[in-house]
Order: sequence, then C-alpha cells, then structure tokens
Amino acid sequence: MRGLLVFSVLLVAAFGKEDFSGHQVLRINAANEAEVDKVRELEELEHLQLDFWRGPANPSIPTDVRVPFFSIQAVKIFLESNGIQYSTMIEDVQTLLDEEQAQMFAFQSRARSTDTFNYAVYHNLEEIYSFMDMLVAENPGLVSKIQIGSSYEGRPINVLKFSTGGTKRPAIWIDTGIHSREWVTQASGLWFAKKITEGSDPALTAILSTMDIFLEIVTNPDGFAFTHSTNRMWRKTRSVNAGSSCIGADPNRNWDSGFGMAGSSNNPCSETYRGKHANSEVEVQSIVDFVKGHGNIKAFISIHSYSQLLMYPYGYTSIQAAHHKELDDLAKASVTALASLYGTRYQYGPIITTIYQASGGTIDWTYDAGIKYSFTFELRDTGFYGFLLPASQIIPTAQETWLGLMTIMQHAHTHPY
Ligand code: O2S
Ligand code: ZN
Repeated sequence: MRGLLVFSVLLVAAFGKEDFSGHQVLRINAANEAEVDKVRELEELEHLQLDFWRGPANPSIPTDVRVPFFSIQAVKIFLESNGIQYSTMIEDVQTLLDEEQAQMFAFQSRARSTDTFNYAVYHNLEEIYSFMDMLVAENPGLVSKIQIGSSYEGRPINVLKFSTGGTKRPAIWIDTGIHSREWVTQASGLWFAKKITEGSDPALTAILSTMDIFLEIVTNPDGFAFTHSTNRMWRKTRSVNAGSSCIGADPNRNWDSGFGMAGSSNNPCSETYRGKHANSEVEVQSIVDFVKGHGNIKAFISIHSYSQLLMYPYGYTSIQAAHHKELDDLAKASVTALASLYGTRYQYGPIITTIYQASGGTIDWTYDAGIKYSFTFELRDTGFYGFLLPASQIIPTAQETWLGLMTIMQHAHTHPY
C-alpha cells in the first residue's frame, strides 16, 4: 500500500494532478449538538487537511468529510474516543476518479452539433464553451451568448440568453457550477440549454413568449478548469489571497447578504472562506452587475450538488423570509414534480434549517435585491457518490430537475409581480 502511495505521489509530481489514493470519505452521524460541536473541533485542525463535503450542520444531517490517507487513523481514533458514530462512504476516492477519467476519455469526441453532443458524459471547459457557440449558431432566433465579465484568471464568463424578442423582458436566471467540483450541475446545465431550444413543450413556449431565460453553465470557470487540470475536489474561485498561501474564496459566501456573519470563515484556507469583502470575487461581482443592470429578473435559481434539497432564503438568519409561505408551497410543488419522474426524494425549506447556517450566499442576496423566486437546488445524490456522481446519472438528474425548474418558472410566469 505504501509503495502504491509513493508511486502515486510521484505520478502527481510528474503530471501535476493531485492524487487521492487512500483518501476516504467518512459519513459522521453525530447523535446530538454536543457531538456536532466535537466534529466542529476537527474542522479547526488544519494539519489534518480535512475536506468537509457536507456539514457539520446539525444532528439530522450527516457530516461527510474527505480524509487524506495520513489523517485517517487520527480521525477515526478521535471519533471513536468520543463515541461518535461514523461509516465509510467512499473507500478510496482515487478509484472513483480513475473510473470517471476513464469514462471521459472513452467518450471524448468533438461533437459537430448539439444533436450529436454527448450529454451523458462530463465535459471540460473548452467543450462546454464550444457547445455554447454551436447552440447559438443553430438557434439564431432564440439563443445568444453574453460575456458578463472575465474570471480572475482571465477566462470569459459566458451566459446564454434565450429570448423570443422584446427588450429587458421579465426574466429567469439559472446558474450551475458556482462550486466547481459539483460536476453534475454543469452537466445538467448543458442538458437544460438543449431542452430550452427543443420547442416541444407548450408550457415552455408560453413562458418564452413573455419571459427571457438566462443560463450560466460555468459560473466558476477558473475553479472548473482547475478541477480538470489539477484538483478534482476544488470548490472555490482561484483568486490569490494576500498574506496567505491558500487560494480562492467560496463564491457562495461572498455575496453582500449577511456577509461575514456566522456560516462563513475568515480563514483563506477554509473551503467556506468568505473573501476579503463582499463581491471581492469577480465571478460574483459580474453577476451582481448583470442583475442590477437588467433590473427585471423575477426568478433566480442557483444549482449545487449534492444532498437532494430545494432551499429558499435565508441562510444567514433564522428570520423567516417575507414570502416564506409562498416559497415553501412552491418548493413543495417543485420537489413533487421532480420526484414524479424517477421517485427521487428531495427535502425542502429555508437554507438555515434545511442544511446549515450559510452567510453571504447567492440567493439571500438576490432575494433581498427583490427577486422573490430565489431558490437553490442541491442535486443528486444523498451521499453515496457525492460530488463523484457517475456520468450515467447525468441525464436522469437533469430530466427530473427540469420538472422542478419548470414548476418554479411556470409559477413566476403566471404570478407576475
Ligand atoms: O455550502 C454551500 O454553499 C451549500 C449551499 C448553501 C445554500 C448552504 C452547498 S454546496 C452544500
Ligand atoms: Zn455548492
């Protein structure tokens, strides 16, 4: 085992990709708040280099954490000595990564059209940007591409606009991939983009007769490129933090909504580092400028994975949103429609009680900016594969999520405000 580990570390050095051989993902089931607090102590031990995939939140939500090989014994001893239940969710992260890479390599092809594009595999940034250009070229009367900014490393931040006419019509915004490692979301975004152009659904045609749809598939291009080139588990942006060797800020903690409150970190090495100040990340500022410039966005849906949740504001406070009842009813209708296809069950509710306190989040800002129908989806799964969802689940995930999205979009269309 040790020999294999040494070899894989050398391999990384040779090819630059981070190797996760021997890394395990543990699922920690804290029985009460005291045990959750104990798990939080682990978060502070930077030398363990733990990567919390989810949590710690509250006793009703398991905490999933990726543990490097060299920390596994220490973490298991800590949990066992505190009587905290845990199980192994992923035995070896690199094994799943190797399978994912093999699948991508096997199906790598340069699609000549969005009809021959393979939606059932994961694609890199270049393939996704090429898809966007093909979709625009194939649908000149419906689809256009807008560059709303450039990323920290200078990549274009592209948004697809779907419009049948008019100017500054009431609009719906959907973004995927703000956390770069949540690959099923960008992959679903590609499927959504194609679906919108198919014109076979009268309900969608009705929406597009009076509303525009904006879809940002790669909302964190630098982070996404990094997940392909170097570290598949990267979540944040790739900005340099003055005074720290740690890179990036969490783009879902960087918005000017409860910024800096509990539910984010001021440590640049944390996965939930909020950034130097609100909107410090250009990937966030670009959306803020676009939303303010447009001024007529009626629904804002930001898509993450994993956990199978549909959430609405707030994340930074337990104060109920003014439209709590309407949002809760709409979330219930949305997850019911989603479940109707394959039986996939979602929980729903305000961010802070459905998952955990999170400050500086996207939809808290959009809601407080006046966009009533602000929602965050957490796609499949509930913690078998986590971020490493097999590509075979991309299309089913996209298909069921679309039903949930349509429920929200139809409500926004029939309930103008
Ligand atoms: O941590 C996060 O950003 C959450 C979503 C928030 C709305 C709480 C996901 S990535 C688990
Ligand atoms: Zn996320």
